[in-house]
Amino acid sequence: MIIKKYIVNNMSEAVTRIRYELGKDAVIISQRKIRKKGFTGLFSKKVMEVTAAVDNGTKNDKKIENKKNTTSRPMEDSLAAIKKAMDKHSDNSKLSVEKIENTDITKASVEDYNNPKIKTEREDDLISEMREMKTMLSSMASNGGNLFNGKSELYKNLRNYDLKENLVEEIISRVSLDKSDIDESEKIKKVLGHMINVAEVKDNGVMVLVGPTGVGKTTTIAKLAGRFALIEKKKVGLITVDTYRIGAVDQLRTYADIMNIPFKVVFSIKDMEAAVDSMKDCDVVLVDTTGRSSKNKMQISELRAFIDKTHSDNLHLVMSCTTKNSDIKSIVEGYEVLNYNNIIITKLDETTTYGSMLNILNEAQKPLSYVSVGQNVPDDIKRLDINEIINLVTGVDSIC
Ligand SMILES: Nc1nc2c(ncn2[C@@H]2O[C@H](COP(=O)(O)OP(=O)(O)OP(=O)(O)O)[C@@H](O)[C@H]2O)c(=O)[nH]1
Ligand SMILES: [Mg+2]
Repeated sequence: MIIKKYIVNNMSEAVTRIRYELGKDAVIISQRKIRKKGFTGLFSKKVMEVTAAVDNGTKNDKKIENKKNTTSRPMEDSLAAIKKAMDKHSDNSKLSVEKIENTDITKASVEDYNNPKIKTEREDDLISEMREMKTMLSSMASNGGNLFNGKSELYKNLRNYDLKENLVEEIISRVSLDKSDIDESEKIKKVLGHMINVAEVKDNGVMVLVGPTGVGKTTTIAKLAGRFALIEKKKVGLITVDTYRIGAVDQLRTYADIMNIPFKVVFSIKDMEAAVDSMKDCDVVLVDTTGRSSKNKMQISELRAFIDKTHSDNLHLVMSCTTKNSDIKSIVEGYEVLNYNNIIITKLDETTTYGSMLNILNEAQKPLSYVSVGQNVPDDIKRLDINEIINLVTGVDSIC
């Protein structure tokens, strides 16, 4: 049996060559269009690969030169012989002649990659797989990686309120533990409610404000002084240890003058006790301090020495709700040494999301005493209850 492949330009060329080389008994067992191998790749000319076979009457394959010895046999015999030979020669011994004729892909070789039909099929498969993946990804994204299927709006939006990621996770896990019948959004509010503490107002004795630079300590002191003196008709005294920033003393003195309340500047630690003493007859004494970086331990220690002399147990850490989430922790930790009792959050009017309020309160684990909502003295200061805080944090309410 002789089997031979011919790469030709067309079938008539194939027939001529097969007749000449294999004789008139040769049969064509497969034909297909291919591209010529080589550098030109996809752009090379299409040619035909024709496989022909002839039984030369021996058990072993003979060389083509033996073609003259081939004897004429009926077509049926030839086909049976070809089938047997193909079974033996085929890479896949199970393949029959018919299979080889009909499924050229089973004999895929390197040049098959240049076969436009196969190539197109593969590209189509790839494109449809990519489409499927794209649809899958976009549907996952639109429902939060399937996490949010059937979830409430509040749950879906938790990540949009500027809450710290660990806080969102904590809320989600606490909500999942709540097996009561109430709505999921109610469960979330319940969890938030447990995370928020509101301070009892202590509007007598010595009240000290500390915090980073520029957060609004002095303005808040002026607002509180106005509130206590003008609205609550209390006797108020003002002390400042803010001797560091040029103009800082004048800022508070101006407010004290307008409200007609006593005002003292403390220059050294030993002066503090005397200053507080001198205001013994006041219902409330408000102490303003220099803004310090929470990273500067020396400055914080110096501040502590001043505060210790006030003997106050009403110390408020003032933080702006515009503080970066990543900075909240270091500020809270930096001021921890002062043992502050409450938190005041300022500049609520400067933001549209209030998640940072919860981030601050949760980090500090201290109750909220006041919020500042603008620059106007004395009006822009408020006390908020837990529901009002939840409504701000969850975007139900806003400060205009
Ligand atoms: N928008 C807005 N601005 C505020 C608020 N509170 C204070 N400010 C402004 O923030 C700026 C700084 O306020 P100060 O009261 O001087 O801040 P401070 O913490 O005393 O600053 P230092 O003494 O330098 O540490 C001022 O321009 C205030 O008017 C607020 O609630 N909202
Ligand atoms: Mg100040």
